[in-house]
Amino acid sequence: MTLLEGSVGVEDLVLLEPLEQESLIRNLQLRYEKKEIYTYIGNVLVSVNPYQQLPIYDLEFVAKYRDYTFYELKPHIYALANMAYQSLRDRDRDQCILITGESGAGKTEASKLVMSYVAAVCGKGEQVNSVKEQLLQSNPVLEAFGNAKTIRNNNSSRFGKYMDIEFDFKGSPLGGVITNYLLEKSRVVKQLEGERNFHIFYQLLAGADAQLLKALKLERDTGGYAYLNPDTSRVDGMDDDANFKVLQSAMTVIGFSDEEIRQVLEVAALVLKLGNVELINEFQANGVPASGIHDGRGVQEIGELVGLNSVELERALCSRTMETTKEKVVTTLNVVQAQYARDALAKNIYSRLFNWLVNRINESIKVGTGEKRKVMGVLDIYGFEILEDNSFEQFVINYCNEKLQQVFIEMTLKEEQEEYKREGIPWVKVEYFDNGIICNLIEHNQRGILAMLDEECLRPGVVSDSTFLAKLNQLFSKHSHYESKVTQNAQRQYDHSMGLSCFRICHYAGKVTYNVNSFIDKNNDLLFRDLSQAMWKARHPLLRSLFPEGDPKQASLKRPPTAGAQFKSSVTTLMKNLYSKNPNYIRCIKPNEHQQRGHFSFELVSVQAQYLGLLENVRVRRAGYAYRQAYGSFLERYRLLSRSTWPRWNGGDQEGVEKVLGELSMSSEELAFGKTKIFIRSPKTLFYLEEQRRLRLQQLATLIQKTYRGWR
Ligand code: AOV
Ligand code: MG
Repeated sequence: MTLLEGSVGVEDLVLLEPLEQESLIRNLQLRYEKKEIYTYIGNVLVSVNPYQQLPIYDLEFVAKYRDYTFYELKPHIYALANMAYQSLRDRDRDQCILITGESGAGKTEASKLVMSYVAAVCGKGEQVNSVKEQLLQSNPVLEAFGNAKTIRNNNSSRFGKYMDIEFDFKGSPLGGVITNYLLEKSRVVKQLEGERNFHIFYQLLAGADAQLLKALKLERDTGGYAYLNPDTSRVDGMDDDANFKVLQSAMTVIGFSDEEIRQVLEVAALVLKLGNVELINEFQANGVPASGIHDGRGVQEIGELVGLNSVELERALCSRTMETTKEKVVTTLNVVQAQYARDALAKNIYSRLFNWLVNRINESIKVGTGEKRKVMGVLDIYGFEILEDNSFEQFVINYCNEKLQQVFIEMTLKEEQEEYKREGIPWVKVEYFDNGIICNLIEHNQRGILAMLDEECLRPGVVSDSTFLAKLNQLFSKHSHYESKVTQNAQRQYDHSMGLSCFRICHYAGKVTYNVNSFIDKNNDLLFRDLSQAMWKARHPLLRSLFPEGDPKQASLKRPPTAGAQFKSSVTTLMKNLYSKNPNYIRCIKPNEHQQRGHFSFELVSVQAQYLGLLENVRVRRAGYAYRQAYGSFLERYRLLSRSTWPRWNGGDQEGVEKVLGELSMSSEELAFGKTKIFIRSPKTLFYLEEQRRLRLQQLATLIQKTYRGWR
C-alpha cells in the first residue's frame, strides 16, 4: 500500500509500503493531520499527542469498542484496553499495559483513558461503583502532590507509577495497589526557570479559604515563598483553585478523614514555611563559623503548626551531633551547611509525605487476602531523558527505560522467535540490538555502575564524586558502551563536548552524558539524625510518623539502603511483575515541543520513533505473522465457516482448520501451520475471517429462529 495524498495513511504500520523510517513518520503525520492520532503496529498502539480534546472518548465510543474485536474498528486506545480487559476476564490471563514515551507525549492521559474505559465496562452495582470511584480518584490526589509544570509539560508527572487493578473471577474490580518510583524531590526546594513546584502548593494557596490559610499560617500570595519560583504562579489552562476542590473531594471519596486531610495540608504548609527560614552567618567566640536564624518568627510559627519546640528545631538546623560508641560531639554548621540541612529536611518531609499518601490510598483500595483475583497492571513511567545536564535522576530514569526496553525485547521479539522455533515455522531472522549488555553495565551486582556507587558511598575515608568517576574509568575503560574523557584520551579521541567530571553511556536510545557531581550525595540520601529526631518529637501525629528512625529507642546505627539500591530493587520487582503478565504496549509520541495542537515536527517525531524502536517493531511483525492461535481455539471460533466442520466435526483440530481455510481459498502465502498453532500473516486476513464469521452468525441465527422456535 502506498501513501496517497489525501488518504489517512495505513491503520497498521505492518501494512506500510515501502517500509522505511521516512514513510513510517509520514504515515503518522498524514494520520495526525486528519486527527487520527492512533495507529497500530500489530497489537502495539502508537499514539501521537493531539494537544486538543477530540470527540472520541465518550460513552458512545466506549459502547462501540466494547462490542468489537481489536482489528474491527479504527485504531483506538479503547480497542487496546478492551482487548486486555477481555483477555483478562475471559481467558484468565493477567495483563499489563506498558505506556512509554518522552515527557509530554501523553502517557498519563493514556493511563487515565485506559482506566476510565475499564471502569466503564467492568461490573455494576453500588459496591463495584464505589471501588471504581476510589481507583479513579487516586489520580487527582497523586497528580496534586506528584505533578508539576515543567518546560516540557504543564502537568508533568515527577514520579513513576505502576498500578495493579485487581478483579474478581467475573471481571468486576475489587481494588488495587499503587507502587510509586522515585519522586523528583529536588523540585521541592528549587525549580528551573519557567517551571513550578508541585501543584499542591499553588492549589493550597489559591484554593484554601481565609480561615484555613490562617490556621496553616500561610499568606495567599505565592510571591512570598522562597521555595516557589517567582513569576510562574499561574499556568495557562490550569485552575489551581478549582483543582484544590477536586483534590479535597477526591481525598474524601478515597476515604481520608477530615482530620487526615488537615494534617496532610499542615505538612505541606510546613514545607513552604521551612523554605522561608532564613539562615545567617554567626561566629562562635573562638571564631569558628556557625549559623543562626535571621528572624525567629518563622520557626516559632512552624513550632506552633506542628507542635515542635522551636529552640530544638533551630538547634537541629544549625548543628550536628556526631555519635560514637563512647561519646557525643556537637559541631556547629556554617551557613551553607545549615541551608543544606534545611533543604534536605524539606525534601525529606515532602517525599515521605508522598509515600505516606500512596500507602494511605493503598490502604483504602487494597483487596483482602485469600480472594483469587485477576490483575491488570498499568505502568506510567518517565520516558527516556536526555537533558542538557544529566545527573543521578536521569541516570536512574534511563536505567529504568533500559530495563523496559529489555522487557519489550524479551517479551515480544524473543518470544516471537522462540515461538516460531517451537512451532517449527521458518523464521526470517530480524537483527535486533539486545541491550542486556547496557543493563549489565548499570546493574551488575558486583561490577555494575550502581554497585560501584554504593561501594564508594560506604567506603570509609575520603570519597567524592571524582573518586567514584575514577573507579568507573578504571573498570570500564574497555566497555563498548562506556566513555569518559579519560577513556577517550587513551584512544586519542578528542571530544570537546565531554567534560572532565562526566561519563557517557551509549544507551539503546542514544548516548547520554552524565555529570557525576552530587551522585554520591544523592545516592546516600542521608538526613542528619538531629533533624529526624527533631521531627519525631513533633506533637503532629502525621509528621511524627514520617520519621520513625527519629525515635531514640528505635534508632539503630544501621544504614538505610542507598537511593540507587532502593531504585534497583524496586525496578527488579517491577520487572518480575511485568514478566508474569501478558504485555500490551502503548507508545506515546510528542508531535512538537510547544504543547501546540495541529503541529507535527517531522524531526522531533523521527527521534522518538527511533528511541521507541518503531521501525524495528514493524519489521519483526512483518517478518513474521501478525496473528496466531491454537488450532483448537481457532477451529472453535471459525468452524461454522465450513460445511465439513459444521455442525459436527470428528477429526483432529489441525485437520479441521485446514478444511476451513481450504474452503475459503486462502492464499498459502498468508498461512503457516505450526505444530500446535495456525499462523496468519496479515491482519487483513483476520478482518476477512471475522467478517465472514459475523455474516455466517447472522445467517445461522435466522435459520435457528425459523427451525427451533423457543430454543435459546
Ligand atoms: P506524559 O505523562 O507523557 O508526560 P501527559 O499525559 O501529561 O504527558 O500529556 C501532556 C498533555 O498533553 C496533557 O496535559 C494534555 O493536555 C495533552 N494530551 C495528552 N494526551 C492527550 C489526549 N489523548 N487528548 C487530548 N490531550 C492530550 V511526563 O509525565 O512529563 O513524562 O513527565
Ligand atoms: Mg505523566
